[in-house]
Amino acid sequence: MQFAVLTLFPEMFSALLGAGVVKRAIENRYILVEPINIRGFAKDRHHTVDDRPYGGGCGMVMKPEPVAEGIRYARKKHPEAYTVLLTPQGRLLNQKVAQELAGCKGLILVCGRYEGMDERVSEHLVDDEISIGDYVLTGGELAAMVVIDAVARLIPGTLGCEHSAQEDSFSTGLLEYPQYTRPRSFEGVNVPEVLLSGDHGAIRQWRRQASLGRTILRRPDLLMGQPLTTGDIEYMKKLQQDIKTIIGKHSTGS
Ligand code: 6GU
Repeated sequence: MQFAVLTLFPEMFSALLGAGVVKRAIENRYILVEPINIRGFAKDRHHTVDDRPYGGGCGMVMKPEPVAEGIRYARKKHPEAYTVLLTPQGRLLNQKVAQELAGCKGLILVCGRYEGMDERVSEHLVDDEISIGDYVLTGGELAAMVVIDAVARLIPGTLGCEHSAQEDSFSTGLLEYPQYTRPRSFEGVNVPEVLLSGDHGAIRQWRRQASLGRTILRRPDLLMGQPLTTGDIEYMKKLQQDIKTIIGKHSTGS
């Protein structure tokens, strides 16, 4: 997968490209990330990339021409790529969107800065607009890095262990179960006995139930429209019964 990133701050991307899974994925040619400076497409002597907003107001707006030129340049190099503008006005990134993007034949990521981007860019020059959450960043660069990271790890080969991406949180639709490593006892807290038992069936069941319990408590919204097994339902009924018993004891006892 090739990522072309149009940005006014290409140097920001060295943090993502210089370490960890993404660095290794680039070294092993699973992905290629090319930050492209939008300023390089500004035609005037001062390489102007922003201007005052029509209608007044504070802040600056990114001029459409350099961005448009940059997108054309990237499209010529990657004719089949999907062009995405990173903006708080975009649709929210989640694992499903990341999977969708991982299926593209290349991505051109356009990062906005200043108070915003001229609307004609979002309207006519990009295929999609994506936001990484309901908060405001000073620019699209961190969001683009989040997209690259989330998509890169879905490209076969990047994670080393092929199963990791399928089994992790949000691919099973549930939060991840707790993980432990040595020592068996740490600051007085022991690793759950079942994980030391070697009983793979029991371990699988414990993990599934831990995932379910966590998801119910922390992110019940994730369970809506989620395929649940009869075993899952039975476990949840048992939890429900336990909760009822506890509530019952409290209301009769006090
Ligand atoms: Cl994509 N850009 C900016 N500036 N802020 C954001 C965002 C994007 N996603 C969440 N907040």
